[in-house]
Amino acid sequence: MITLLDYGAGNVRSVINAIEKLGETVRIVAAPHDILAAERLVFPGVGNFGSMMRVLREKDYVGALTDYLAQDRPFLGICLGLQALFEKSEEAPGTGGLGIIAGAVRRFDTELAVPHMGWNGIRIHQEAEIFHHLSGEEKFYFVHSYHVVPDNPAVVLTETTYGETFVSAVRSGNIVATQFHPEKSGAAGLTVLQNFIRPEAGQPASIRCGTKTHLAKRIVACLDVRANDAGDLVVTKGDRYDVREKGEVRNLGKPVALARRYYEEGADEITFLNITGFRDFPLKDLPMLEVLRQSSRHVFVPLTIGGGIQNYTDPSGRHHTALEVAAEYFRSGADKISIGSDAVLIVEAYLATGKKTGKSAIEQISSIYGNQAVVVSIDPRRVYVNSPQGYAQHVVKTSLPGPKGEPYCWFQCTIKGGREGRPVDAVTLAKACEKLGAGEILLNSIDRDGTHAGFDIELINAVAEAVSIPVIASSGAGSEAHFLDVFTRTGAQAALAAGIFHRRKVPISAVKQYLAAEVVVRL
Ligand code: 1PR
Repeated sequence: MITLLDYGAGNVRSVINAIEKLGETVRIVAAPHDILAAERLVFPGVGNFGSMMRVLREKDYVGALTDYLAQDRPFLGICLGLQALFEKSEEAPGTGGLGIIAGAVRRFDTELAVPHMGWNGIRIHQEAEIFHHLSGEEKFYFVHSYHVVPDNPAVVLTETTYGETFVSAVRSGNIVATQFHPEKSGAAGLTVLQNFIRPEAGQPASIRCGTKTHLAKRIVACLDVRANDAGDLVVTKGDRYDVREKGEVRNLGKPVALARRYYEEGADEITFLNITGFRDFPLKDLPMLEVLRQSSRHVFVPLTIGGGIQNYTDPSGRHHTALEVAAEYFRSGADKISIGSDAVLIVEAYLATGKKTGKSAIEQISSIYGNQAVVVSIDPRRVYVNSPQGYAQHVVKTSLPGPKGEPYCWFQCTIKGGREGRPVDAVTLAKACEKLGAGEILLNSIDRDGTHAGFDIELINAVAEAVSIPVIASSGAGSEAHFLDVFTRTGAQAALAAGIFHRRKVPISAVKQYLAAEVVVRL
């Protein structure tokens, strides 16, 4: 029996699913004495250091947790569950941590995109049971903007490089804690969890300090989901966002089965977009929640869900906030939520006043669940113009002139699945969303969607150069070479595709093998 400390923020469902997949039962802490009664305790922290410590104090868990740790009993901390062990964090000045390990938590000081998000390696400094049966060359999933800085180097278990080299796991007796998420790190992560759950003698992973690790470029499989005319939830695929062929919604498979297939084929992340979510209230759309619940039982890489994340008044007059909608998705197994249409309206209001209200979906969800949990999905379309003069929008010179030979264009944001164009452009939108608290940009292109003509490099460069958060390039992938193109010619950290994977035109493994000679990928 594993005891799990859930303080109610973010996705702990995937930790439970991973432990259950390994054949162990999970008991969730409901009161402080459950902590002291634990045989083995897992603490997966998510969100913000300050709100985590506040909730731990409100629930009266701090004393029991400190006692448990002081007795050196088996403990696995994950992400914020690692940071909680330290004395303080720059994320919440003035808020004390548990102080079990001397040192502090600091924000990344790097030119690179923050959060550090994706698959990176570890360099193991000491032999540890949790790395048995691993080579030490595996990559693990990280998502964080802060990292621990212990005073005593003897507690360092692993280090990882992201601009600077930081401590990515610590160990002190039976207390082990990792900055990476084993429950989201595929087979390697499940091995780490298995080693914690049932420690047994095994081949230790090799100790390799000193050398640098590298963040991999991510390959994301995207499933556009909607009900077809018969009312069945299907994965569909648009051609420039038109998902109908001969009047029928294209049906390319079942969401849960496809997600599982992509996980097994090596996808680094999976994104579900409920493409009619803008017009239906998603909490009524229980099948989408069920898709997440079922997928997260078998898929141990990050899951993102988008579509319909906005404030909503239901037909009975009851108001639901975007935060409530997001919370339901996180509880069902999502690691990140993606906001599309509402982000455009939020930014328009923000640009009109220049003031943050703290009330928008982006601000509210990121303040509770952390910036890394909030993706903004942009659906831009090119608008060609003859000159950059006289436009408030971000205009770029294009090597692909418009229909009348126009040498410039701007990238118009749309809402409602491309049905309505808005005045704001994609670059301005991305910058504003970063200021409001978004942690990642999913950058689609209506012009390229489903065309297999390659990614829109000009669009991706314009946005990636304007923000410091990670950008996922999306739309247009038609071959392995298109992925190489986007990773070598733009600053995108991830590339997303749908059609070529659904139609088995190019398998995910072939994309990664092709990239491996020139780009760091997780093989
Ligand atoms: O506006 O917050 O309700 O969110 C709706 C979400 O659904 C948005 O993220 C929006 O991008 C998406 N969406 C809405 N309508 C469509 C459509 O296709 N008619 N999907 C749609 C479009 C594009 C990608 C696609 C890539 C890669 N999303 O999801 O997977 O273009 O395709 P490819 O590799 O085949 O070229 P809200």
